[in-house]
Amino acid sequence: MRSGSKLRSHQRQPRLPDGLRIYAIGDVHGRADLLERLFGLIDADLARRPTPRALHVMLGDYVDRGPASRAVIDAILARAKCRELVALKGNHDALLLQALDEPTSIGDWLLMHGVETLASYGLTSADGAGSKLSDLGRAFAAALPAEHLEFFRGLKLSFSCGDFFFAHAGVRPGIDLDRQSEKDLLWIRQDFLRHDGDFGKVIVHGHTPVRDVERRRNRIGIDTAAYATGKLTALVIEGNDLRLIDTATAALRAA
Ligand SMILES: [Mn+2]
Repeated sequence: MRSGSKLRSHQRQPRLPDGLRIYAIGDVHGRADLLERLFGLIDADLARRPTPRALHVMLGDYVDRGPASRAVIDAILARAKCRELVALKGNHDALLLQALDEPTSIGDWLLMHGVETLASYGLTSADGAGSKLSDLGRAFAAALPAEHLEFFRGLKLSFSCGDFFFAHAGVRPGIDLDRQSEKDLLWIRQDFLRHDGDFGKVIVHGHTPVRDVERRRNRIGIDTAAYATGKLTALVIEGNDLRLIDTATAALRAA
């Protein structure tokens, strides 16, 4: 009896509640062009396969590296007006918030490619030149539209639905999913990636770039390094079915 139920639970595939489809979207990093293209592919998917309820779950790291961080936030805000959307916080988004709260800390962010984000908001390092980095931080706070500030402040650390748990970087093994620290959810790497055991749910994450989506029994990594490769990926989950939509494969098909 006991082994029978164990067998059943072992064979049971992770799934979402019926009637819900999730589009989980990996690290955008300033590539508004790819995000708009992916939204278009998702719209086409929704037209082809209607569903009672579709939810976008964005895995964070909207800013830095790529050239158009400001336009990425505009695109997400516009999307949230017509589609149900949950936006999670990435470590780069957290550094941006830290620079706003503590202008002297902006140096940490600049080392992580924050300069591209500042440029997208119309600032250059000349805005802090001849004075202190903290002046650049204050100039950024002044340049950031109120609705963008509200967006960054409203980012969530994780999202859980059915047998799936979504977070930017991953989770720390051995700690309940509802007791994870912000630091681990946004920054963790090898302690999470190397763990073979069960986390309680399948963790859908970005943060660590992979050439192709990394699908393991206990986690799915979907950061396909869009800013460098041109491949921005959405993982589509419906029931126990998993599909992928990405900007590079779609471009190949169109060529
Ligand atoms: Mn990251």
